[in-house]
Amino acid sequence: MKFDDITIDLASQQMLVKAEQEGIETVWDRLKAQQPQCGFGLLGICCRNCNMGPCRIDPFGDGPEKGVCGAAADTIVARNLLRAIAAGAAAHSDHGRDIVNTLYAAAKGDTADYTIKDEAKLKALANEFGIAAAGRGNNEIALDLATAILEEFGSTKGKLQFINRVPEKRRQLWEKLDILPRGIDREIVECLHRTHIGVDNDYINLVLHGLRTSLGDGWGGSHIATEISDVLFGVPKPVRGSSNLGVLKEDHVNIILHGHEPTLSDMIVYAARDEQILAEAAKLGAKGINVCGICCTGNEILMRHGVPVAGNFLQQELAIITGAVEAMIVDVQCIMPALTQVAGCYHTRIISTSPKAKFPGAEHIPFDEHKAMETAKKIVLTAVENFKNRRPEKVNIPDEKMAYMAGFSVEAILEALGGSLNPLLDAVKSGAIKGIAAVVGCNNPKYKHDYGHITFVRELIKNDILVVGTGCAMIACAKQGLLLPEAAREAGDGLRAVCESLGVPPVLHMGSCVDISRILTVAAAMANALGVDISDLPLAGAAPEWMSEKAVSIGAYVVSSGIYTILGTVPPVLGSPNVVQLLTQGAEDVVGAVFAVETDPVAAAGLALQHIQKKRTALGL
Ligand code: SF4
Ligand code: MSK
Repeated sequence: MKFDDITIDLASQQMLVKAEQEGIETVWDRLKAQQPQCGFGLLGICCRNCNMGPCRIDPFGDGPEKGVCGAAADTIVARNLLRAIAAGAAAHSDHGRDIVNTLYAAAKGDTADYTIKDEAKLKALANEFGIAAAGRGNNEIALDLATAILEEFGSTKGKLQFINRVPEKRRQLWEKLDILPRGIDREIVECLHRTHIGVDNDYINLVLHGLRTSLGDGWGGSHIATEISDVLFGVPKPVRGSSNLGVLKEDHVNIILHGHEPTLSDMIVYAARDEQILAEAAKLGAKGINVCGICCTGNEILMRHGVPVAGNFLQQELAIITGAVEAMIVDVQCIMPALTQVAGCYHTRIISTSPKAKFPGAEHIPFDEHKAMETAKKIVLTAVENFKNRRPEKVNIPDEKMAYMAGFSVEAILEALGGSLNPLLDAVKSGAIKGIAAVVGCNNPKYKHDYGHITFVRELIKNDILVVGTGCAMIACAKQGLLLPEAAREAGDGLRAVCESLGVPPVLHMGSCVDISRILTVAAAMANALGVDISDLPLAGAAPEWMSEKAVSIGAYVVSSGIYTILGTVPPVLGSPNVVQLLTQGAEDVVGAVFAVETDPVAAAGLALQHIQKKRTALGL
């Protein structure tokens, strides 16, 4: 099939043929136009942190070995890495802050559209933060909780609250290394300070602060985003739905939600059920309103409502190319600026909603949480009105559609296990499940779309490794049927038996990118239950097709938390052999885990299996 060299996804291949026929440029065309990409950038040895530059280091030693200020490759690579971590941590954490602001507004009664959906979670979190709950109303508790959490961003306590979930041994290690995150914003700001010209020039010191900043994301910003979303929108429970571009419906108004925050998307799901708006759609000849997701907004509503997911990161343009999308509603992160150009060739309206993310050529309908439902209805109506502009001759929806089971929050996993982690620990001890791998992250057009995720995951489950995951990696798995209990047939005998007895898939979808915090919580709980450190557990992490700065922060906090992590695309650090050595070897003696880079997913799975076996042996299993 044409384009099978750039994606394994049949729906995407079909849309790429359509794009070619209709002369539409996609991300793959633009990647081609960028060739050859800058060698200095790929190695991480260019710097433009001051106006004496830009400077670059000659990797072959024939040209300059230092920038104008004297910074050499080690400093420049480490500084660039630190800035990427800062950006990724900022993205996750600012997302978290916005969710807490919504909780704050709801608790104060400033918005009638959001309420506390999960009282048990609210109370559990209040308990964790030392907030009295007995005899108090939900809003009263929520106001105290939101206030306490907002303080985590500029904390004066010297330590983030969720760090208390971490095993004692690891907390002591972070304290000894002086990488315990003190406040979320503080660490991010300090990254920018340290990487300013003439501040921190020691690559080890820079990388260590990168680890601290990333921990402020993993155990701070991302944790907050997940936990407070659960309070406001409900703790996910196992839910079924369908995935891939075939979820679009020819006779419906199709709305795609794309981005990351659940605040608006959750409201859109309800607004699309409004009788009056549905009547408007019917007047225009539509049989209904079909709300679908892409990327992590998709994951948020999929986890809680079973809303269909149209695709992952590299399918955002392809969804528009179907010619069947009335509106793509975007908030923040992973939204290609190219969308407005692609949409210009069809009738699709791109509607931006966040004051932080405007797109030239898009319509901006600012989302105001104080008038959430009103805004959501306005947006849905805009999409409905656009149905009449659809050009039937341009519509081509691929047939590919696959069912999924998602919604595996920590609470849902515990419920499936009968209330405690013990059955899972027993399965790991007996070897029925040899270990657990977290597979997360994006797509990257430099890499065959979905191939890394799917090949890696299939290799692991075949070898009795339970896979948990988030983000676009899990959308890839959904599309290939790996999120169905029936996929246990592809698993090794041990994992298959466990999955069949519990009725769960061998790959557990735990949510959006910020929900890697759920994976950290499970890892910490397992280590606590066994009285060991996280780094002692038979666990591995992988981001087979990563591309975003958020993924850099994620990788850093997963490794700092003690979990061996394999990257499937090469990070821009190779210009400094010292930084590479530190990340891939030296970190073992520092945080008890390292990064590996392996672009071949079969070989990457081999590395994960080897690592898991090593940890099993050390535990005497
Ligand atoms: Fe060049 Fe140093 Fe300025 Fe970077 S900080 S641009 S290496 S002079
Ligand atoms: S959306 S960060 S492409 S996983 Fe979270 Fe997907 Fe990566 Fe964005």
